[in-house]
Amino acid sequence: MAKAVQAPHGRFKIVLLGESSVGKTCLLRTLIGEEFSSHVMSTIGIDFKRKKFTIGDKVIELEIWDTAGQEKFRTITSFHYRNARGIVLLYDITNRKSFDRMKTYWLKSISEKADSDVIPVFMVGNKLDLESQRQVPREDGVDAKERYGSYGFFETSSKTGENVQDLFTEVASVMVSMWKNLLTREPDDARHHPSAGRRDSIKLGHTDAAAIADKKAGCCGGGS
Ligand SMILES: Nc1nc2c(ncn2[C@@H]2O[C@H](COP(=O)(O)OP(=O)(O)OP(=O)(O)O)[C@@H](O)[C@H]2O)c(=O)[nH]1
Ligand SMILES: [Mg+2]
Repeated sequence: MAKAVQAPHGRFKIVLLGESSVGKTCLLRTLIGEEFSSHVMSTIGIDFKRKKFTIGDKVIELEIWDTAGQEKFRTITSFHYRNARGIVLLYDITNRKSFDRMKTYWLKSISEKADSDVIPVFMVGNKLDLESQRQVPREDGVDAKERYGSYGFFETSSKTGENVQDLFTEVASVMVSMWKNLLTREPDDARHHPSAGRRDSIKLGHTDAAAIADKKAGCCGGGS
């Protein structure tokens, strides 16, 4: 007989943010076990994936929202800060500008639109496999983490998978310790889903059909 899937003790909405091309979509795809591709369409809508983690005696599910980094989608992206229990903020270690924008735009935007005193932010330098093209020293990431009071700092590679599981396990672990009051004693059902009643994905603009076709053709477009 098939083993019953364990219901989680809690579900938490996590939002991936950062400049376009830093690798948000690929990071999420790698986390859920999909193959890496270097041919990826820039995200034009918002979509999420769910993954369970066991932390101590609790099973929790992260609902991870992949946002569009392009400037024209900033307003809609900022809507998704709402209800987030954690934010994973990416830059690309081979692109200094993406790191500078993380500090000058994204952290400011988070502090204006999310409850940043309460919502933990995890900083991530992605594309660790491209060490020879590195423009942001690891120490600069560590400094930024300290300076901005971020909950964690990781360097990851969506291509090799390095540190990807560790990053999200740490996020899950912080969720359990920070939001204890939201966990149920027994495994829960969908009634207490933090985004119950919300739509699973929101598509933007008239290029949706092309994006969906592209997603079906390859990796990393954000579809399911
Ligand atoms: N070498 C390498 N390339 C990566 C990595 N992560 C992503 N890429 C590549 O970087 C490009 C952008 O990746 P995406 O995941 O689409 O970036 P994004 O942040 O989702 O971009 P938007 O959807 O526009 O916000 C693609 O060509 C990916 O193949 C990585 O860890 N290593
Ligand atoms: Mg994307």
